[in-house]
Amino acid sequence: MRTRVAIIGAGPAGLLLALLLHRSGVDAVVLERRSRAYCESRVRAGVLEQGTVDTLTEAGVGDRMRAEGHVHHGIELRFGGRGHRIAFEDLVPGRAITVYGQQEVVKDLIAANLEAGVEIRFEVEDIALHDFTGPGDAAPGGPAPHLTFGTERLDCDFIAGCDGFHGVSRASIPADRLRVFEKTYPFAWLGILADTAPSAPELVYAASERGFSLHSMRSDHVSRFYLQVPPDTRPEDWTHDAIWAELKARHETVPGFTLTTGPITAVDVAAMRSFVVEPMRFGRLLLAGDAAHIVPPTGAKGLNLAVADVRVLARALGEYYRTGTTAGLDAYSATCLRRVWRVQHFSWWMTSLLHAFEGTDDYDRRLQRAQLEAVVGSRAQATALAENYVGLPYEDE
Ligand code: RFL
Ligand code: PHB
Repeated sequence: MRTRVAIIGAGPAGLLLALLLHRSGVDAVVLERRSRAYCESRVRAGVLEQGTVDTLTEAGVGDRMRAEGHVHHGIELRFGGRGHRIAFEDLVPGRAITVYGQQEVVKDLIAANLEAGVEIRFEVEDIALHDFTGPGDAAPGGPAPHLTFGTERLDCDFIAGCDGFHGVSRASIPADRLRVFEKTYPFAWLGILADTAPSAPELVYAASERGFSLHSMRSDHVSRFYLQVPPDTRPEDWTHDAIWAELKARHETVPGFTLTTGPITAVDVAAMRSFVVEPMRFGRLLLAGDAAHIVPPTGAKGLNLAVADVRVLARALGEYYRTGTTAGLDAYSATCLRRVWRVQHFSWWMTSLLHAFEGTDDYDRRLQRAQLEAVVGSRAQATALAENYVGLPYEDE
């Protein structure tokens, strides 16, 4: 089997890349370890930046998102017994976020790829990468990369490593050729999906001495919550009653606010980690999305950053096949990393701002409160938060 771009991973990054390449006439094959049903049901992100929405719309997968997603023009920061709205319509006019589940994005992307005739192979085990190291440039004449899986072989010009944090792509690069930057946090998030109407019209980021909690949503009748928990927590450690009690304790801190409870349909635990690998390209292997970088979910940025990488990569590959220039591919890593590090900073900052850090002293707690007060009290600081939250402009805009 032969294709131009072999894409490993059918998450948002791999699927969007395949679709954008198809739209510019570059053929690609997607290889995914899991089943289609598994990929379509994995509950993860929920907040799409304006640029992500625009990119998905341009790729032709905007219809259901526009019909079923909810556009939000603000978020609430809740602390010290008060709620403070960060008003996007005032601070960053014309920019907003859309609340639409990642698994819905994945469903839309899978359907659009298949409809366009893009080959997606699910349940492909034991992929190995070969001969991708090359001379470091994309010029013809280098060794030909290929993938093997089972008894099959896929020859290609480029490999796109879109296989997430635990994938095989990054792990195939010699460790001494990569620089890793990493931070782990002393807590995790317990994620809760409940069949109950949201209790607030917009997302609520609640900081309390009991720990951080987030109230998000998926639709008019499905709510999504997160609780800061110790890092070794397992979902079964929490009864549903205990979850509701803790959510109430962390959210019912402002006058008149009552959290509506209901049946909990899923509970999961997400580790909190910041991670970047440099460079994002090694010969003819290009990493995109979580395969190259991870952010803690506090800023709602992981999926959005994956989309930003893929935009750059699709354009660079499209240019290469149209004109033969390798300029975009040569600049790929540096271009992506500029945004990656800004988003790393924002996600780390939001995490530090809102979580309870065990062992911190009274002085640190007062500093954290001063920072929160400054964000909601200063237009300049609130604008900085809003600009990052709705998404920084792309470099090509
Ligand atoms: P994915 O989604 O992990 O997809 C990678 C795919 O590769 C497959 N794979 C392999 N396939 C073949 N061979 C192998 N050896 C393979 N190894 C892995 C996997 O099965 C999978 O299908 O990475 P991608 O495409 O880079 O997308 C990244 C996003 O999924 C991730 O950044 C976000 O979910 C992060 N995130 C959020 N991002 C946002 O932008 N907004 C949010 O509100 C938000 N909330 C979240 C989040 C992540 C969370 N968790 C669970 C970590 C909330 C949570 C709780
Ligand atoms: C979500 O709805 O899953 C969500 C929203 C905001 C975040 C993280 C996750 O910061």
